[in-house]
Amino acid sequence: MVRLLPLILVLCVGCPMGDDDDSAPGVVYEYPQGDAADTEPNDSAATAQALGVLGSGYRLTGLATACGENGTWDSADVDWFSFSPASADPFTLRLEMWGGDLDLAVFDSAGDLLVDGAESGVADEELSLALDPMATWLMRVRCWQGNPSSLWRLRLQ
Ligand SMILES: [Ca+2]
Ligand SMILES: [Ca+2]
Repeated sequence: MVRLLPLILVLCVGCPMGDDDDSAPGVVYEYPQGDAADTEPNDSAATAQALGVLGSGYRLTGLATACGENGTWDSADVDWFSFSPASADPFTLRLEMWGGDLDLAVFDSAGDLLVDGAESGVADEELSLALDPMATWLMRVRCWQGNPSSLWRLRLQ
């Protein structure tokens, strides 16, 4: 232990001593409030959060409290939503993310996959599609290997 003392002293040169009042304030990352926010529990298609009819400009914000890792989604916070588009016109879903690799997929009401935007990496994802406005559709957002509180925002354009 005696031999460690000089090393500790060297590492603390320039460190704030006594208090940390002069340290940088914590930075809080947050997306602007959207039209709706991810509300738990919504971890399965059966418990999907109902968003209603979505038109252009709609924004949904969310939080992935846990990401999938080591080849399994068992411990991940998966977020499911049900929705209907306002019209049959083509639209784009844009998923923006901070802190993790978030992936977006769209399913029909029976849970059959229509389109999966999963891409590796933390770049934003976009899906362009046109859906029957008379039907109900499902969206799934989930995080792969990121911070335990990865933020995301979904925009309909
Ligand atoms: Ca969530
Ligand atoms: Ca969830």
